[in-house]
Amino acid sequence: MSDYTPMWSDLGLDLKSHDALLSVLGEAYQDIFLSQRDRPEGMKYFDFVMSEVHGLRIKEIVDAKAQGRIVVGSYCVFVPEELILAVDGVSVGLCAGADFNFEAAEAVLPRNICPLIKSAFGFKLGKVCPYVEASDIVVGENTCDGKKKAYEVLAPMVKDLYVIDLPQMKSDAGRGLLKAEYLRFMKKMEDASGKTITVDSLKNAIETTNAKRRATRRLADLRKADPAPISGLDALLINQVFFYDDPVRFTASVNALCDELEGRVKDGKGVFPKKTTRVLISGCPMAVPNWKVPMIVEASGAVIVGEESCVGERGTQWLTDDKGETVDQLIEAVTERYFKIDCAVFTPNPSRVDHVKDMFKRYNAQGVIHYSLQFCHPYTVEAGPVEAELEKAGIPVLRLETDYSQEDAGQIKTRVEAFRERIEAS
Ligand code: BJ8
Repeated sequence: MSDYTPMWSDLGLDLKSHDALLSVLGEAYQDIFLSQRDRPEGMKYFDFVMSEVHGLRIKEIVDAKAQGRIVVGSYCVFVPEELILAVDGVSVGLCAGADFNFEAAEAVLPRNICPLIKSAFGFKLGKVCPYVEASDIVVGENTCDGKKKAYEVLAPMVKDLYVIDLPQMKSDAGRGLLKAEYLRFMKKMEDASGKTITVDSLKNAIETTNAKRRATRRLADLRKADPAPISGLDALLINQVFFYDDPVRFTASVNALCDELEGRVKDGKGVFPKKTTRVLISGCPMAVPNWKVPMIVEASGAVIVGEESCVGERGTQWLTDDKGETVDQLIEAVTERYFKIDCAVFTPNPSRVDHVKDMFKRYNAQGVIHYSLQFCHPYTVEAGPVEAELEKAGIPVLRLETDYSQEDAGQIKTRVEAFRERIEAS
């Protein structure tokens, strides 16, 4: 195995804390992922990616920077990857899913802010995330109030913070704002990279991004089968790697895995026995290494068959139309595509519950676990109406609100088991 210490040092990481973090992650990965039974062979690629997530992938990014490419880090699926790739930039996700260094985060943020935001600050202040340290530009966005205000605190800590102003309503004015903001972001990408976005470069970027989304949709489709050919944990991991990996290699690896899974479905093979209780997760995104709830659900004997989440279908389900003949037409198509994302920061947000119902049917699910992070107002507030509407439609719902600690793991386990029994009894 290569020694990446000089590279981590050059990036300014705190080597001691970073080593400690990698060691905890390595153990968790072993316990949660590598201990699963009958995993598809194709997961070996993703195991490798995870084993090198701070190593080889960071080396590739550092090499790309040396070749003059810009690295753009982001925290939200509203940041259009197409415009980053169109200037040959590298796009990386920065959301964090571990309760690391929360004490330092709480020194600059309120204690009662969502763990996703706190974690991003814990990683930044603890100097343990090579992705944020390697980013030439960090892109924030006006989504929830927590993130919006936290970016003001983050600004002096990073090289270049750029904030996209997102609409909060799905109106014509909202769509107009989104397009104007994407045009402003395009200019930012051009200025930072010294490259001009052309019809060809944008079409190529759209094709690369669409191919990645198509591959994850293909994977999602295969999860309709009973028995499930892949665990929810492994599928979540792939959706998490979606934000870090080289897009072309990622697409090829997901498609290779899907070829294998098609064989499994044909042969009636799965990772859980046929007729295992099938649940859908809906709610806040689960960033690496936030695996707590899926681990509990699948250890309880149910299988997760889909995620209505930004690390899941909300982030990947729509494609961008590439038929435009001018840059403006293509930006219009990019706007059209992202404007469909039904994040709970929009008001009202009726299409989200429609998507949950649609996914429930498509994946032959039997129940929905609504997952909110503590202090996430958009999703915790929306949880009530979503639950009421799903229950009205005869869909059993379990509403969970949790954080990144393990303190409530026992309580969640009890509630998930009771939910599974409720589904099985009906
Ligand atoms: S499009 S879900 S990625 S904003 S969990 S920080 S909402 S308080 S992450 Fe998100 Fe974009 Fe929406 Fe998706 Fe705030 Fe809630 Fe925390 Fe959140």
